[in-house]
Amino acid sequence: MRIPIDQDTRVLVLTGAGVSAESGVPTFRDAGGLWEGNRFEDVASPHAFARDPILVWRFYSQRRAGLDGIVPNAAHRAIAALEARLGDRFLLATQNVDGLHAAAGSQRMIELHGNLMTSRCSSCDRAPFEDRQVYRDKQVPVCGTCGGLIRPHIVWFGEPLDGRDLDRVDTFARDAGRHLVFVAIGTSGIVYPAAGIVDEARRAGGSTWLVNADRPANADRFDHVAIGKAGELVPALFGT
Ligand code: BV8
Ligand code: ZN
Repeated sequence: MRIPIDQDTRVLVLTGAGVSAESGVPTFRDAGGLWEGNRFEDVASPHAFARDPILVWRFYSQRRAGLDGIVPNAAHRAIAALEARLGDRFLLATQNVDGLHAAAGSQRMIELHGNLMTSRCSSCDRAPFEDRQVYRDKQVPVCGTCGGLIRPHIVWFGEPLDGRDLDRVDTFARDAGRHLVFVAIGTSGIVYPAAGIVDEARRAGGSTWLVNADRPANADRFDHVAIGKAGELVPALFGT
């Protein structure tokens, strides 16, 4: 089955952890939503960082180390190929922080929840910077400018997403109207506001597709549901 794309179609893709699963990146649900016995929401949060920055940096350092040797899979490549074909009639919004879409060549991409290899100061307004450092042995990086704690440039639970990112997604969907095709790939549709984008796509008049290994809770909000592996289904659906 291929997603019908004609010369007026505009494609908005949302990806979650499932698109990186075949690259060897564990999803949040694989781990049963736990890390070292903590719920993700309790580690990926400003409260956790205030309470125990060493624990939070151990969590993110482990995930940075876990990306060693990890490469994009056929789904990432098919998404980048569709962008190359459609140009400004394509937009990707990802919940993932693993950088694999960029590695596959995606450029019209919004990292809604930040990026694992970027850090910023939690106190002053110096710009976020590339940081591939794996912090070990209770290390917590300190800002050279103000002495404040350096934190991952990640949107934690309870923190707002960048309004400009959400506006860009809204505008793309509204401008596309009935020519919009929205495709969610590898996401359990639990975390908002990303999980609400399908509703905006429907309000805009678009058609909605879900590609997922299982049928998640929000599957009924999609016109079409393709159950299976992203690495196999996405190249076929996109015809790339
Ligand atoms: C916000 C970065 C408001 C971190 C992430 C109480 C207090 C505060 C907020 C809330 C609250 N209650 C609810 C909320 C809102 C909250 C939320 O939605 N919580 C959930 C738990 C109910 N949202 C937030 O907090 C957001 N902010 O609301 O701010 C605000 C406004 C103004 C001012 C102040 C505050 C922020 C949310 C962002 C959190 N950060 N990521 C990090 O990565 O460390 S979320 C993180 O979890 C991911 O980015 C992703 O979004 C989510 C995990 O979901 P998935 O990506 O879908 O992954 P998952 O493992 O769940 O599913 C994978 C799927 O793939 C599965 O279905 C599986 O079947 C499938 N799959 C597996 N293999 C394959 C496959 N599919 C295809 N092929 C395969 N091979
Ligand atoms: Zn600083």
